[in-house]
Amino acid sequence: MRNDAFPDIPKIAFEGASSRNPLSFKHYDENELVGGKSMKEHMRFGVAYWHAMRNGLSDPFGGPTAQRPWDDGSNSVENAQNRVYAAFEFMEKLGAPYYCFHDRDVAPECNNLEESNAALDAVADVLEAEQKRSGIKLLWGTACLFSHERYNQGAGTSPFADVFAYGAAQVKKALEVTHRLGGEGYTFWGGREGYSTLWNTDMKRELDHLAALLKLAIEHKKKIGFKGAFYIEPKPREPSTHQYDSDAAACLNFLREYGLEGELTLNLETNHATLAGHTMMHEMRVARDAGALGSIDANTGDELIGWDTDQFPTDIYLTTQIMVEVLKMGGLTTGGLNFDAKCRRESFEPVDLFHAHIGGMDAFARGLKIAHAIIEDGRLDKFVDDRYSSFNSGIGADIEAGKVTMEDLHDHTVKNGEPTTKSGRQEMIENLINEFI
Ligand code: XUL
Ligand code: CO
Repeated sequence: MRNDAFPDIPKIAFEGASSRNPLSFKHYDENELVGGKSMKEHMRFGVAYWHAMRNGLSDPFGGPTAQRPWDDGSNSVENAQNRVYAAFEFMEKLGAPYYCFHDRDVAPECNNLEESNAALDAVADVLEAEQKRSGIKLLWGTACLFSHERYNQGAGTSPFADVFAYGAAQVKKALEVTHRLGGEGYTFWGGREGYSTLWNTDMKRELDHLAALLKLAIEHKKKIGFKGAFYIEPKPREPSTHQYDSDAAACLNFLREYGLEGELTLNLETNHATLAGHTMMHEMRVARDAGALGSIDANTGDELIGWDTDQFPTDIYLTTQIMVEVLKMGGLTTGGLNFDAKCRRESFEPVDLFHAHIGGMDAFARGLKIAHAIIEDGRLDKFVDDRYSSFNSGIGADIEAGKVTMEDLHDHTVKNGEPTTKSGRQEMIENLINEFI
């Protein structure tokens, strides 16, 4: 513990909705019970090391702006270790119970694999000690298989076998370090697992290779006794033109095609959902219905910009939808709400990291309470149940039970004539939701 990265910032306290202190929680009280469970347990907030500690806030038109006085800007192991103290000071003052990292966020890439692995071990020593001291835990770890130039055409889907091998070796080490640090999960986001043009691509072979990489990782997970969850994170494009894990449905299809369902669930991210042309609620519903909703990368995109802007979520309507889906699946277990989000380039001071995360946590606290109230109220669920009630008996029940033939349906229709329907009442339901917001 060093406690010198954010000298002017105290531990962020819950002060309630009437507080005018921007460095306080207005709604997130980690001990407050909602439906018998504390907010801390409901949300399982995580800080993304790559954004909070490593993102210089550059954009396609300009370099980094972030002021990070604890960072000497070098690629040394010592600097990486110093950063860990700043990270834990930040997370402790914020009150975040979890963090997530890529291997190359926490430790530098060195001259060769052995040196990089040794650097990762040396930083993991400090991570382990700081976790122990603070009680902050690792939600999930991952390997960065997209930044280094060797991965310019992918890792698991690279046309070059040596690149596949290098990527697999990196996953092996990242998994072992995640295991050593007691990680509750491990995420696969295929940054460049896709294509830029189909003219030069053997898609079938690339998908076979991607599945082979996952199978090897599952085998290794079992070998080292890692009990954490494996997640696959959908994203439709960027950096690739098309990424194979394009959305929840595509990921589920891929997992089923290669017999990997049951081994991996999904880590869903709001900005990825919207890039795929879906809402986050849609992606969550697809995953939940498949029993495959694992974890969440909590952020939001900018509708006017159109790329992956990774902004902090502040929209209460969005956090309400997310928490409705989370509550309806019975809550997060191994997963959490990881803020895969960065400050705007204009928000370059260290204190902005606090404002950003506080806002996200407060927005989710409100979303949780609203979602709980909507479910408790019961009118929404009753409406949906009633809407499908014609399938509860008679011909509907027979259809669901698979007891009818086409002839039965023909006879039924001849006998009953033109069906009647009822209004979907979308506006009434939207008004009902707004009663709670
Ligand atoms: C990239 C992204 C990643 C994954 C982890 O868009 O979301 O940071 O969450 O590799
Ligand atoms: Co993400």
